Amino acid sequence: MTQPQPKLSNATLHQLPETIAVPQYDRSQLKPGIVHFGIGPFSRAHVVAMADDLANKGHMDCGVVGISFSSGRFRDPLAPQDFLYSLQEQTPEAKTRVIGSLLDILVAAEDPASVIDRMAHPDTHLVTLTITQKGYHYVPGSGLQMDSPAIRESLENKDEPKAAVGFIVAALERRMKQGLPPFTVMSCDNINHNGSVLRHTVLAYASRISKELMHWIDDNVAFPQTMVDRITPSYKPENSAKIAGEFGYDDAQPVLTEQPYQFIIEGGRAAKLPPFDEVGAEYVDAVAPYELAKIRLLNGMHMALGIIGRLKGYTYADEALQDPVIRKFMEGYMGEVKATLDPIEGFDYDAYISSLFDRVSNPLMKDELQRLARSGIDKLDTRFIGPLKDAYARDTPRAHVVYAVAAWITYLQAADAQDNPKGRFYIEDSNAYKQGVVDMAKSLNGVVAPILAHDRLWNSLATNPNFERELQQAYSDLTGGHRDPDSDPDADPKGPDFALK
Ligand code: CS2
Repeated sequence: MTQPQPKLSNATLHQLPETIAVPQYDRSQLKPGIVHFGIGPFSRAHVVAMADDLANKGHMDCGVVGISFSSGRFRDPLAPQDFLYSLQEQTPEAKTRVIGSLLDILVAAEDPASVIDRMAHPDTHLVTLTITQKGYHYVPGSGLQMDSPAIRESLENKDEPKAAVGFIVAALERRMKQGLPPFTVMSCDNINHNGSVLRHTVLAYASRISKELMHWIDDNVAFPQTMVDRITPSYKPENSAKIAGEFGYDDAQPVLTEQPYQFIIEGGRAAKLPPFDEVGAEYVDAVAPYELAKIRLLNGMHMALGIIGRLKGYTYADEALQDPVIRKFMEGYMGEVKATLDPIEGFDYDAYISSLFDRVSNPLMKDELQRLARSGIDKLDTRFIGPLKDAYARDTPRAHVVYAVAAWITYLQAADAQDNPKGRFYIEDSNAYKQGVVDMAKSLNGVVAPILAHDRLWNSLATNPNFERELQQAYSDLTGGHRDPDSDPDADPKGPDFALK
């Protein structure tokens, strides 16, 4: 009979193979100084790993308490293993370490008071976020969406907030009243000017509570800007099987990530952050040009590839990029996007683009196109609309980017009628459903004008007649061979036929 494999935990750490690096510090002495919202694999591949590096260097105030908003899907598997998890780089060497800096995970919807208590605790000095665009309830040009249900309900009952901003402000208010110093708040999300957006939303929200609080935050709280880059696929059971097969132990939540890693921070020193620059982060004077290049080139490429790859029936990013038609399309796309960006001294765009093709083609990553295309409605502005606005302003070629927007509309049309994870063509875009955009896309009768009339999607591009004409053309080209999977029960469940000309 085969022995059951040991389960990863404090008690079994010493049994792991020697090739696996384990925490070199006494976890029982690690103080929780960082609260992180959105404790999925992405954050566990960077900010939590950096906290582990800091603890290994003796900074014992960098333990992390993770927050999930609605469910225990990360806490429940991690709690029995004392919140330890493996982090493995997807290279042939498969460098693997166990991260010890995550101390606990709280689920905000279950116990919002504990989350605020943790944030208001004197030990907490930093709050970090990876909550994705939609978590900010922010629309470029119009700011914090006061009519968004999560914001409204948070303001109505500020001890039980629904949005991250509500927790941040509630905890800061308590600290102000108790005479405690504030914590620093650091967004690690792929949003242009993420620190400024976060600051704006926090101040706008606080102004609804009291002017005194708003001014206190304005005067005392630092919101550094960041650019964080590490492609990290979602968890799948194969990750656990891989660790078990290679190393003989059971980890219910290993994080498989790529080797390249970048964490750039503006305002790091002024914010009195833990010394992240000693563990791989770069402190720079201006993060914005890097952030824009990364969001438009890497994240834009991801979104276009996610949509087009799925429409063509592929599952993984590397697989889709092997399709010569898609590869050629993506090369054209990247060339157009590059022309929308200003030169950055010492930065070689062509080398960067070529490294992105290599990274996204890594066959070990098994990065799902579904992940890359998800929440498209929230990403549309930064990934496609921003570059297009600049392409029109500069009058540079843009056919591929327009095509990607047309493909996004086609993607919504191919989606199941309901936002259902078990659906035949699940697109994971709750806001697109809530805002009626899926239905709207499905009801287009060959003409894009009705969707262009949507007031929040296009950030003034909709009134550009060239855009309307070019989008209509791309959409007509694309939908020539369109097959609606809802109307044909025998249709390929992977999606409709899709021809890229
Ligand atoms: C992806 C990112 O889902 C997405 O928007 O493009 O999660 C991407 O993998 C990371 O930003 C890589 O740094």
